[in-house]
Amino acid sequence: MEQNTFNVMPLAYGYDALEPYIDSLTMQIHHDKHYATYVSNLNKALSKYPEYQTWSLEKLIKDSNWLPKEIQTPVKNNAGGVYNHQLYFMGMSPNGNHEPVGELKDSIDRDFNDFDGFKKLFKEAALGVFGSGYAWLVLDYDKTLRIVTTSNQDTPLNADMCPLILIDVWEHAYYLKHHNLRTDYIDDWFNVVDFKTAEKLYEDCLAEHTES
Ligand code: MN3
Repeated sequence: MEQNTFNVMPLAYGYDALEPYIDSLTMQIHHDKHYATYVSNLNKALSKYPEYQTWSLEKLIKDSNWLPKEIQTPVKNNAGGVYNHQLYFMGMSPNGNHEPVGELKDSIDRDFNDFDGFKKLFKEAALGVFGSGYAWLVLDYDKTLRIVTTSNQDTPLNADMCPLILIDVWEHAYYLKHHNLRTDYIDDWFNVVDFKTAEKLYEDCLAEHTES
C-alpha cells in the first residue's frame, strides 16, 4: 500500500482574488499558516504509525476511535482542520456561481422555500456559532438539505451527513478586515461563495446515497 503524507492543497486563485470581500492578507495567513499547520501536525501525529498513513482524510475523521489512544485526539482535530479548510477554500471563487444552480437550486427551493430563505437561515446559524467553528449546508441521509453547525474542527461526517458548503467563522477567517463584525463577514462571504463546487458535491453525495 502506498504511504501517504498529506500535502497542502494550493489555492485555485490568488490571495487577492476575493478582494474586496475577503482581503489578501487574511487569505495568505489563513491558507499558508493556519491550514498548512493542520497539514503538518496531522503528518506529525501519523509519523509513528505508518499503518494508518494509507487512510483517507475522511476515514481518519470518521474512524478516529480505532486509532491508538495517544493519537486519537490530535488526528481527529488536525484531520478535521485539513478537511474543513480544504472545503472552505474550494467553496469560494472570484468567478464562480454565487447563487445555486441546477439540481441543487431545485432542492434549496424545496427545503428552504428559495435562496433568500436559505441565506437567512444559514446566516443565523453562522452567527449563532459560539466561539470557533463552522456553519454547513449538508445533504442528510434522508436526502433533505440541512444547515448544521460544528465547533472547533469537528465535522458533520460522523453524523453521516454529506457536506456541500461551509463557512469558517473562526475569528482568524475575518478579524483583520471585519474585526468583531462576523455579520459583515458572512454578507461578504455570500459574494464569493461558489455554488458550482456545491453542485458538484451534491451530485456526488446523491450518487453515494443511492449506492448504499
Ligand atoms: Mn480557518
